[in-house]
Amino acid sequence: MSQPWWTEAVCYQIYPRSFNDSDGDGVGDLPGIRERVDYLDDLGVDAVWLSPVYQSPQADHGYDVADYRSIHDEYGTLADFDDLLEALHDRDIRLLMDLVVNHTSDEHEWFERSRRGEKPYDEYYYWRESEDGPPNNWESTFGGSAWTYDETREAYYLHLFDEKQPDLNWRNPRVREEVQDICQFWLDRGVDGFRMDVINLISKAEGLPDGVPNDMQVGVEHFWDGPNLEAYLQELHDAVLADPAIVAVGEMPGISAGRAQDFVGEDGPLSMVISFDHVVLDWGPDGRWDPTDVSPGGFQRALLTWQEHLAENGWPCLYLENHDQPRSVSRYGDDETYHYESATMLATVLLTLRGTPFVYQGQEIGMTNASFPDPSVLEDVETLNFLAETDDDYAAVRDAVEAQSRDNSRTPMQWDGTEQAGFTTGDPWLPVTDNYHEINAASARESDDSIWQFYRELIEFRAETPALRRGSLAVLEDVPEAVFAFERTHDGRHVRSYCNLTDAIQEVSVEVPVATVVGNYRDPQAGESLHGDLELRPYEALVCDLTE
Ligand code: TEU
Repeated sequence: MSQPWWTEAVCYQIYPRSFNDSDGDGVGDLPGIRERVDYLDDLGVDAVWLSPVYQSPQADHGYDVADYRSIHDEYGTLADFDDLLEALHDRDIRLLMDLVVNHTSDEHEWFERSRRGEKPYDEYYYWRESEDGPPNNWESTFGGSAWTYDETREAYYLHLFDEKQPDLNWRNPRVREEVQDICQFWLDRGVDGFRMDVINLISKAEGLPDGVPNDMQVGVEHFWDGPNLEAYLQELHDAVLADPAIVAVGEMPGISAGRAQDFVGEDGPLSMVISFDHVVLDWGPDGRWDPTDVSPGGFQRALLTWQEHLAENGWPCLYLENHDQPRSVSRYGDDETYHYESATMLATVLLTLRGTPFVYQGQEIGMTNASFPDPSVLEDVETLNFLAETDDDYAAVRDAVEAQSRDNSRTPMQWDGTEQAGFTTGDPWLPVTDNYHEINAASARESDDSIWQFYRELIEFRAETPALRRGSLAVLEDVPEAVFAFERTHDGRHVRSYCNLTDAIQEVSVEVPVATVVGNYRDPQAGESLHGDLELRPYEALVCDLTE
């Protein structure tokens, strides 16, 4: 049975503001992405997830949409978009738009008319009159109350993110029809699907009741998985997403692997669900800004939970970093002593687990977290809100910011060793990370054994190996917790990955003869028949064929 294209694909996420600037204003843009399409083709990716490029005041760098049918001025025009889409399609690279419809910008026409009480827009958002403060105790993901008082309407409005991101009222059928029309507009333009931003938040509990006080975010039990979520998603699917060639990837913070099964698979309204279990492992008791370490066992369990729940019905969405997360080589690897080894080991996990891998811009060259000695350069609204709320001075929270800020993954793409890493001829909107002379795409492509080459080779091997694209997954149990080892099986072929998640040598017993096909050490235990005791060096990864 032929599988949908998106189950065979490797996807690449582009954060347009930081990818490539064509006109020297210091901000990435669509023509800049167009200039780099051959780079994507050479890497071997099959699809691009383009973070929002719609007209936006950029309060949350595009996740605050002011017009869903026009392109943000700094990024270009609809004609530029069409040029990019054509160039991608000419290279058999598909494009997913980022559908941000849990909320709009407060500068969207709908909200401007809604706050003036104009019908029908007066009911496009959640408005509540309240004499004694916010209507309930819900908190914004970005800190503070989820309600802001509007002087024009003389009422509070709900925003689960920034106050410039008012939540749409999905109970209103007009809102749901507007979203269908937005999807159809972009599908008619030729896009191949959508990544759907916080799509599990669109249904809120009846009556908007108070949440149970907690240390993370008060109210989540009333909006992470609301009473009409399945109905809204099914309606949207049936109206505009039913074609199996259209991919719909739902970002669902707070949704468990077990619950995710209800949204994917043959009868589900979505193709895939973006999970969060593995990206909150280092959140301490007080959340993101109270970081702790990630244990190898915790890392494995977080990923395997989703593998197990989606093994029979559903399809995992695989990622290790994106524009909301710190760089994976800094978070899960060692970006100093074992930069190459840990980045390529993580590539092996990402590209040989079952599911569709998403590579985030710069991950393929091992871009690292940045340093932010001066908080005045920070741009991420979540980080800035945290700094505004904390009583600590910056020196006391700098480590947490440098470990967790979303600006870590939003620094400009490091193209080469020239000024501003080849990203712009102007002043970049966010400083380039100062290791760009060593870490950049140009030098990586010239080298025979760079992280980029490893990604390219493994993406190519994956494309040639049905067991990695379609195979079942079985975890190898009798290995140390520090080793992530699993076997992919399809049509009689067995392919094993052994990944040492740590900087310590790990002993593994290989009970059947295997031949290494891909190894991430420059003197890999590659091509040999391995059987019996195997010593995995720090962050060593081996992809092996079973030979008997
Ligand atoms: O992110 C949802 C979300 O919850 C993340 O913001 C992340 O979990 C958060 O930073 C918690 O620390 C989506 C987009 O990916 C993100 O960029 C937007 O800021 C957010 O929704 C609002 O649209």
